[in-house]
Amino acid sequence: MLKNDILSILKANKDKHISGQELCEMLNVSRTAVWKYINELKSDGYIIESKHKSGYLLMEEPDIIDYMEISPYLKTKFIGRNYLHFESISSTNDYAKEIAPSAADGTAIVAEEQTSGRGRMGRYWVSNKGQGIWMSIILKPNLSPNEAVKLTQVAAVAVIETIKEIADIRSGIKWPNDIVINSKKVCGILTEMNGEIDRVNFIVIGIGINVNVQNFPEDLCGKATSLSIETGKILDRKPLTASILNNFEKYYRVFLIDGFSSIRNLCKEYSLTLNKDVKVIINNNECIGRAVDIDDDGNLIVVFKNGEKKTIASGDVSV
Ligand code: BT5
Repeated sequence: MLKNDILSILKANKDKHISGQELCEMLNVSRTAVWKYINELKSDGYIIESKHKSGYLLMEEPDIIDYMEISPYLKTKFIGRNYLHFESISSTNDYAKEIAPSAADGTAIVAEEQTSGRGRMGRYWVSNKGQGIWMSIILKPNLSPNEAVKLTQVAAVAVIETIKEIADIRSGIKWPNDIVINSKKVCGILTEMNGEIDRVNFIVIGIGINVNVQNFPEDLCGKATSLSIETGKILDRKPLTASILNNFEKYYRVFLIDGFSSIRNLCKEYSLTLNKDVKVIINNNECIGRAVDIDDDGNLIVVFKNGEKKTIASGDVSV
């Protein structure tokens, strides 16, 4: 895409002006085309100085996580290579499910803001404009439906590794889908599947990470945090977004090729739930037991006070 090419040249030449003529020659296009794409970039939020005789200089880039901005950091083969970016959307998971039947495996849908971000079981997900990464990944693996739940754990490991790599902080997994720092939730994962009894049609992995959120609604105070609150810095969402996709592809491939065992080991290592007393809701009753293991299917194994051992496949577990 020409607009992309012009942007790449401007990014690579931040110390000097590039003339319209030079751009025309490098890209083999007309002056009018260059002028048109420079104007489009300006309306996308790029501040570009245009100086008579010397040319164009990129002064400032917008804080957006579209493909042009994240692709320099993206190392994947297929995850996020088809990348749809929205200024505002109701929910990236809802949109992903809508387009999934005809979308490519690995398609990522990313929004600056969600107006109806969702958690599990109809719960809400606060997704303020430009302050987080609100993303869904469409997958079309050759798996049986009962294996889909393991992908929540694959995503959790990818997020933990990303937080370590980019923000240099340790986070942990509150089974099955919360990523937590200092006992507060920084990220939630929502895995949804469409399939038949023995076959997955598609899976959507929704990942919401609070990056530069500074204030949460009252009901989340003390329960939610952001990478910015934890590090005391404003983080660049661009390498962070790409790193999630990079790490997700890395661990997804490990899972598809070698099976779940090494992901399971990492989940156990990062788990904040194991070897703790947990409250589990079973048939509307609250039961207290001890989380003793994560099994080969990604389920939590809980031993209750009466010695009974139960396999918890999903639902709410609080430490
Ligand atoms: C989750 O559900 O944690 C899954 C969240 C998934 C969000 C992503 S964003 C991209 C994609 N598109 C969507 O529409 N969703 C996915 P659950 O375990 O049910 O937790 C929901 C609960 O977390 C809420 O009831 C609140 O208590 C709390 N919560 C809501 N927003 C939060 C936030 N931004 N940070 C931390 N906690 C939050």
